[in-house]
Amino acid sequence: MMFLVEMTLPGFKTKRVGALIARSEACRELALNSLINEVSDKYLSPYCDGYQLHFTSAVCIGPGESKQILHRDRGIWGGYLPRKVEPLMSTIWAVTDFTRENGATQIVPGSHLWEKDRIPTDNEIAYAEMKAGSVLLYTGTVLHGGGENISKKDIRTGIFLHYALNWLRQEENQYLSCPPEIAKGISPEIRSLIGYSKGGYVLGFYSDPSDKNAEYESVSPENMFTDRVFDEYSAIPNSDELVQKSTK
Ligand SMILES: O=C(O)CCC(=O)C(=O)O
Ligand SMILES: [Fe+2]
Repeated sequence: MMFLVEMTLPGFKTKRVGALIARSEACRELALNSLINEVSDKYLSPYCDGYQLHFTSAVCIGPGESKQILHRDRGIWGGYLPRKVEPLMSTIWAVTDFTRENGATQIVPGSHLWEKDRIPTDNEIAYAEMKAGSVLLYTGTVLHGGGENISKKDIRTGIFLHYALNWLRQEENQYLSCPPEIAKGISPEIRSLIGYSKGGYVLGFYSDPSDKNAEYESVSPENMFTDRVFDEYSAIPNSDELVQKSTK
C-alpha cells in the first residue's frame, strides 16, 4: 500500500511508506546493522542510557518533485530540547542510486554547529549522491532536505531509519505500527530496539491489564512475549543510586 501525501514538507510527488519493521524483514536487518548501532550508541550515549528506533519510512521522490525545505529533524519536538542535547542519529539507505538529477538529499555539513537562524549559501549545500546500497548518516541537528527531481522518469528511493534517545517520544508510534500481535513474531533484539523494553528502571514499563491478581506490575514489555525477564533494572535501586541518577 502506498500513500500520496499532499503537503509542502512531504512534497506532492513523493510517496512514503512507514511501519517498515512490521512490513519488512530486510528493514529489520538494516535496523539492526551492527556498525550503525555502534555509531548510534557512541554518538547518543552522552545524552541517554539507551536509544530506540524512532522512525521508519521508504521515501520515493518522483520526477518533477521540487526541493524540500531545509530543516533540522529535531524540530519535531517543537524546539523544547536544549541545543546541547543531540536527540537523533539518522540513516538513509539508498535503494536506488541517489543522483543530483533524481533528488539526492541536500545536506549542509557543519550546520549542527551553526546559529539556528543561519541560512546556507548555495555552495554550502552538499548533495548525498550515492550508489544503491550505500548509507548516509546525519544527526538531528544537521540541516538537510530532499532534493529536486529533475529527471524524466527516475524515482529516487531511500529507506529512512532514525534512532533517538530512549526518553523521547518516538516520531512514528512503534506500538501501533508494530503491535504486539506482530511484534511477537519478530526477534527480541528488534522488539527491544523499537521500544518493547524498559529505559532505565521504570521508563516504558507496563502492567498486564488481563492479570486479575496484579502479579505483573511495572514490568518490562518483554514480559508480554516471554516468561518473566529480569534485567539489570529489575531490582529496586537504593536511595543513593536514585539520587545519583535523578540529575546529571
Ligand atoms: O527524502 C529526503 O532525502 C529527505 C527527507 C527528509 O528529510 C524528511 O522528510 O524529513
Ligand atoms: Fe528530514
